[in-house]
Amino acid sequence: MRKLAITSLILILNLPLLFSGNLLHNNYLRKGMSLNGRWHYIVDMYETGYYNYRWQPHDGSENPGAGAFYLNMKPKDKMDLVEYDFDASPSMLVPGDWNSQEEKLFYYEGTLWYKKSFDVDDYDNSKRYYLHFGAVNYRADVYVNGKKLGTHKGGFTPFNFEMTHVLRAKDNFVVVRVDNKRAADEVPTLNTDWWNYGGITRDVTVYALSKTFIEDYSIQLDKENNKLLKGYIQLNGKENANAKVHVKIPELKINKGFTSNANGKVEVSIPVRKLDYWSDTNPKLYEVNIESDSDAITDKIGFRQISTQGSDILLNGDKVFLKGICIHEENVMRGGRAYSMEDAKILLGWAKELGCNFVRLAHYPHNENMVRLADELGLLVWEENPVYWTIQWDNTETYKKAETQLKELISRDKNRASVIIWSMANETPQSNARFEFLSKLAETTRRLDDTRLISAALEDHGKQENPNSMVVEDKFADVVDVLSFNQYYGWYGGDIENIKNIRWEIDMDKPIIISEFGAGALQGFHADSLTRWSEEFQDLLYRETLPTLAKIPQLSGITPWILADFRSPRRMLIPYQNGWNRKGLISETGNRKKAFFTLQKFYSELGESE
Ligand code: GCB
Repeated sequence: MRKLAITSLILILNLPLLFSGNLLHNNYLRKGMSLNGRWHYIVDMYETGYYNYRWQPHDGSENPGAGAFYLNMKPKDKMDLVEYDFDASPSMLVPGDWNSQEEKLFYYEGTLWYKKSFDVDDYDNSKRYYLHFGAVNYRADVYVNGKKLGTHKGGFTPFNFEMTHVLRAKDNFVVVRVDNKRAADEVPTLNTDWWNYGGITRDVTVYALSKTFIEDYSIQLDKENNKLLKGYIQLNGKENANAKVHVKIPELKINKGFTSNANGKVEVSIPVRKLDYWSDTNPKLYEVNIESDSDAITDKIGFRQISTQGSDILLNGDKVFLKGICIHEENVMRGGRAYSMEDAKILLGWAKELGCNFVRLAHYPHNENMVRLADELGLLVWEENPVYWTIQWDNTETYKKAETQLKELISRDKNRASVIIWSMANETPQSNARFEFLSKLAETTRRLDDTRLISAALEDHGKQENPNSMVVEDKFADVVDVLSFNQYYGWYGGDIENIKNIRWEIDMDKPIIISEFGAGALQGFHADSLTRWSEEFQDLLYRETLPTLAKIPQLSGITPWILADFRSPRRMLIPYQNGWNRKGLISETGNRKKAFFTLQKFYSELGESE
């Protein structure tokens, strides 16, 4: 009994250490102090900085000893024994993956420690300080001034920790242990068809906030009433109850006051008379100001409705066809994970050039610049949780990891008009456990956000008695709003010359998106169109597939695989792949392949017939 009480006490005391707390919203437009730039790093293959020689974590001990890297020690004099020194170690850029910055780390999967020293601009001890990470792949243990702030898992979603209690005006140091080892029970799991870039891959920022601040908000057009803005505002701090909050939208002459409830929450409901609705052809964003007594933030929000009716997708009540493309978060020209607005401009610029009004951000949450820019460009967006291939469906811990990442994504992007679809998963093998897992994810998503559509990339297959008849037999198709599936007829099976004869037998009255099709081609390799890896083969596959797909009565969109070649450890054929998945329409040198122009033409002709 006594032991139990002590353990629970330790657990209670440790609580702030274990959880990253609520996510700060709208960091992008808040003024913060950036910690981007060069950070010193130490490669730690044997986890020497984390575990002592009895394999006990240093940060679980009261007397961690000089071996604990998070203490940021170094030999004090010529006799002192400390076996690391961040300041004498090399440095690399944050944000940025380590694989593309240091040749020796190209294939590295393991632990690497980062350290950055910093002073706080205009330090004010009446403020609350937060340390925010756009993403770290995969596990991050974060320490400031030798104290642990917490741990976060999940390589593509933001997290933050309050650090008021450990921060000072000058000579602070933040140490982050980053571990990108893949594991069977994580999300994603051991097997993916993309590069496992490690590191602090997105921005790191310090925010100085008032004692009670605006932590979160959602302001969206009601899904049924297009003359009503609805949502909530959440205040964080001791004085969050009964506080006055204003929502202002100057262009609409809206200035509405609210009072928060006992939990610091405000339910927002604002009738509007006239609105310029956000759409792919009119990406109108309104400046929205949210002001409390002690805090104020500004966002740019578009208002639109997205729904389905039978087999149609409706945007503001009008049928829309999704001319899309799949994208991985990679800047192939630089080599490495994409993270910046410049990277987003390249990727989404290419999508616009293709004639797209839709992008599928595969297979994990991309950086926030992508959706911010999509909002401005009028690109509709599919966002995806990294539940990819063979996850441990029976493992409740794995479920929690998947759900946490999905919640973090929804929390981050719930005010982005461009985002219309939350995808639960990609190409997952069927079983009851998987059905339960995905259905629970879908339920959670609907609870958190009922203004968007739910989908998942499922799979089709040919019927045994007639291989020209393709079907999707998957119980999860009943759960989703939009039936999406990947199909690779002509590449992974089926004869490219027979594509014209295949038909999909799907009698569901739901919109259909073909979430992938494609073929590999090495840009610059020309041969007859029946030679695999040639640009001509890829082009033929597009020429045959596009008109065949167009015959599916419920077809509401396509996102061919994929915008650009991307690095994959699974693609080693020399001389064609050389570590790259070659299904891109653009090569890693930025050159367009033949099929790029075929798809571009298809989209432009679709535009004319609309
Ligand atoms: C798929 C996967 C995608 C792969 C692609 C391929 O079905 O969803 O992640 O990269 O096929 O190229 O095989």
